[in-house]
Amino acid sequence: MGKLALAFLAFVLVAAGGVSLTLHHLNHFSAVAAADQGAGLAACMPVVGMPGVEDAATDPVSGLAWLSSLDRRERQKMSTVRGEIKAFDPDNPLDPASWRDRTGGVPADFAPLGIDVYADGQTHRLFVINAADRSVLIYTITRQGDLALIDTVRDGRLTSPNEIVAVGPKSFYVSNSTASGFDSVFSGLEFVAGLGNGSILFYDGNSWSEAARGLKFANGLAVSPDGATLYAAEMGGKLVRVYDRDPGLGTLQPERVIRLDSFPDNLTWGADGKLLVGAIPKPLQFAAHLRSDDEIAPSKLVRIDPGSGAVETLYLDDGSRLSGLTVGARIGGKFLLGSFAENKFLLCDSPVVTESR
Ligand SMILES: [Ca+2]
Repeated sequence: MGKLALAFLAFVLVAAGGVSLTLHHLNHFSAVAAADQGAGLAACMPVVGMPGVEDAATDPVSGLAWLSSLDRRERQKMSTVRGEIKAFDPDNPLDPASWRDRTGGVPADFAPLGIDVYADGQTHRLFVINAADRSVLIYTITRQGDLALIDTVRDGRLTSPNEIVAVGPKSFYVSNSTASGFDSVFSGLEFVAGLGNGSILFYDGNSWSEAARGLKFANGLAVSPDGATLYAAEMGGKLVRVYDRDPGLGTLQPERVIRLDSFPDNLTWGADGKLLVGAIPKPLQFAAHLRSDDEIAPSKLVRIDPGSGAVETLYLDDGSRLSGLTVGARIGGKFLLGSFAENKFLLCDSPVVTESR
């Protein structure tokens, strides 16, 4: 969401009818436990100086974590601010190699959002959403661990690309959060009103198709290891949609939904075959946090068992440790917690269950 949209979101809340219902939907009246009430939080180490790690992807070949990093507040003020992609080694966080931009400065106008690794034994690639020009970048990962851009893919329907999941050397799904685009005043309205005009687009290596539509702010994506199921975070609906996937055609059929009590962002796979879901408990506080780093916003990481649909909370923070968490990723034996606008991420030994339902 752009600044304008976030400001408009607050305006809409006041102006719209059914304000109390909307505020209830946005969890405005629910409390979030203070950070020091979660015993597991002590096991987290902040890694400071890497801004806006909105997404992270574990590399199954190198064991490193790919990080999508951008000073997102500065970028809103100055469009020349450029993002970076890092390959972070959790065992050597101070190694300069963990802090180097791997893109070689390509492309120059770069605002990375969702990322995903593809590796099949022959090809080793990183797929990146570039919000700067609403494109999908495909990089080859070199033997030295750097990124060489080999393709840039666009489509007119990509008005607000958010998260990507690769399913082949050149094929992928991308979530388009809202048809009117992040910077439109209407995106805030759409989020609050719960209008469903987000979609999931599929690119088969040659052409685009719309695999799913009608999502309320489409966000995180994940495909099961057997390729037969796709999971999509429908942020505005506070749920994860489960689709049966045809691995040959790429088509999706709605199968069921898994409801959450907060607003899901990125999805990753844990080591245990469960989905890790970065979630925003309070979007109005999140919006305030995006405008100013003086404001904190709660963070949550939940784990979904895809078989039973059971949901458990792994990490809950009022925002004093990490505000606006968007992703939790398993990396080696650790968990990496990234956020949209903090100048740090957290590296945790093992989140401890603080509540479950
Ligand atoms: Ca996202």
